[in-house]
Amino acid sequence: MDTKKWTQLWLEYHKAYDGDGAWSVAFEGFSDNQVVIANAIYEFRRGIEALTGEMVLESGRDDAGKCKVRTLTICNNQSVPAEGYHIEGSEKGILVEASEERGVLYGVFAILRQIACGRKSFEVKESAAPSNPLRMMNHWDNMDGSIERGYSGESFFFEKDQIIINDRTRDYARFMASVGINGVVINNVNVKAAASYLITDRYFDQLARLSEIFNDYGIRLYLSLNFASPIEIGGMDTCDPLDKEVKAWWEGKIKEVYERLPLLGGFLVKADSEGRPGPFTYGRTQADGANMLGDVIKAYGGIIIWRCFVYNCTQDWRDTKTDRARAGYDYFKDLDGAYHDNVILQIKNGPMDFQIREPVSPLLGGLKRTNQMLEVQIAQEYTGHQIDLCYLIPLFKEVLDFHTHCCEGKDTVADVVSGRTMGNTLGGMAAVINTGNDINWTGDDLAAANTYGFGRLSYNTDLSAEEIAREWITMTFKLSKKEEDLLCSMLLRSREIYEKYTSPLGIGWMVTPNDHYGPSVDGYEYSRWGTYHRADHLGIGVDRTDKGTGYAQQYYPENAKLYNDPDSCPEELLLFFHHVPYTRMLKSGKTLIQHIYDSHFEGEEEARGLARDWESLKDSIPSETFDRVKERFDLQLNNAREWRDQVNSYFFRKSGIADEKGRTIY
Ligand code: GCV
Repeated sequence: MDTKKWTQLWLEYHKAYDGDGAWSVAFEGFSDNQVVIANAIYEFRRGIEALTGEMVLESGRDDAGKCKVRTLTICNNQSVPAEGYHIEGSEKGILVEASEERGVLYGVFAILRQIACGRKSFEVKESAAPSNPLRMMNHWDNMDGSIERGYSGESFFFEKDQIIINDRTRDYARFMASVGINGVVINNVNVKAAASYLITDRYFDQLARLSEIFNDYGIRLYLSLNFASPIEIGGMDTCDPLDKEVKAWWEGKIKEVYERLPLLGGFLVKADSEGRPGPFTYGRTQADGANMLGDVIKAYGGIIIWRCFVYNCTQDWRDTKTDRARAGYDYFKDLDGAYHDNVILQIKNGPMDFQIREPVSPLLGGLKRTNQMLEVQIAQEYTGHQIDLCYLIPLFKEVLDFHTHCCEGKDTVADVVSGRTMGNTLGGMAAVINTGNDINWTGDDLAAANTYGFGRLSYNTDLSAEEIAREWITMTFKLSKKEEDLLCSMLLRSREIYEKYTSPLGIGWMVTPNDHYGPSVDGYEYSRWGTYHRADHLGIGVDRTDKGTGYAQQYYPENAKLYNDPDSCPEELLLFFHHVPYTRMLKSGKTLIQHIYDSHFEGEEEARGLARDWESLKDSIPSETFDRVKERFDLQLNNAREWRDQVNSYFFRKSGIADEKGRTIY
């Protein structure tokens, strides 16, 4: 395989130390006839040879005597939790214990990670079990090869309405397994055109092959489903979920699908959202739609993941009562408990749409008797298009650590989606992925920290953003400790910097319509999307208190109270919840308007700092990678400058209040 065609991301495996022996592999209760185990050994061989120079001996070959032979012992231990592992190194070798195949695979990747990060083989040690049952990547790939909100080239799954399967497919599965991903939705939630036919004979053979490649790395294949399939591919005139003939059509269809794709995990559904069809068209509820599909797929062990991104996208900006932020809770909360066991509601982290700063969706934990899954976005739609550096793991940590107050203890979002709160077994985390067929997979090489990070965090929500960043850096690059520290600090600073030069204090948007890169302060202000900042000559912000849209009251009392009062509202969310005058004094002792000016000047300056820091790593980063990233920093600087100037000028002109420091504002 010509690996030059694409990078190996964090599985590049630079030399960690010079080994002094070789390896053999022994089994207790597992065997290499099991394909996931065989892949685990393939990974061990590939990794250990690159990391230490130590070969893995073919089985039956006895080279003992020529050199020291250590043994990788793969042992079935039923007391290890599902998908978990126990690894322990000694002078004799390394023991991997797991109760099923995926645990072995994850254990082997953990061994390689620990060695890559500085341990010797005899020092390897960890017991782990996944925090979340489901750890999924959602691709928004279209079958013509384009990717909705893709910033890394075209799809590597689809081209010209065909499914692509090649060496890259396997590498993709390897990368995902190495960070603990166990489910992948390959097609866009907006299911149109050829994608509607993924559940027909046209694509079954290729999908079956793909599902096997995934399965061999412990990953389930999922598909996004067109709710209107009975009409679009079934020739019916309705897709009413309570219509008997519609249900019968689905029964036949799902039976056919599972006969051909027995490894399919289930379906992801975007219904009644942004023009997509759904149960509302027939006066039915979201639960009616999700449960009908759930009931049909149940016999095959499949699940339905139903998205909660349902809102009115034909709003009038003059209407100050309708609030898009309220929509998810308003549509789904009353149906809590009505969803069947194999249905999961997938909820975006915030109530709007993946902005750089939003409160946590009140639906997470607001639901108390429903399987829930957290959806985040590592495709940088609103966070810099994988041009601007934006390491998102700190944002995801904030969401996971958020106390919903849904119960005493066990009330964080991490508790809710992992199943700890309700004691349920279906739930987890999904990310809209940031990959494409670019040579480096993620456009910006540094954006791979988010791909790696999401996987690691979804497997272990206790890891810190810094720990994850350090692992990714060490596995990807070969840097001195000082350089690693610098790159780590760049990643950790990046989200706040991006936030500083874009929209202030949680208000969001202000982006160029449609493409969502670059500033346009009023770009979404007078449009139909429900995305308003409500700036006038006196102040800015949306009143979402009990005197405004009432959104703050969707939280449990502790949070509702906190957000409702501008004095207790966390300042970074002030404008999300309150309309306040430019002259309002902030905790920093600055007025709001001065904060807007200062943060934009600082953000632009700090972005320049990031670019300078990258420049200082020039001699230690492979030149192709260095240049690719440098180009992106050049673009980021233009972007930051434009944001700074447009935002500052807009508010200067609106408010008529000058910058105290007399800097250039247009
Ligand atoms: C896939 C936002 C994006 C859309 C996306 C949608 C969704 O509106 O801009 O591209 O559609 O979210 O999450 O369904």
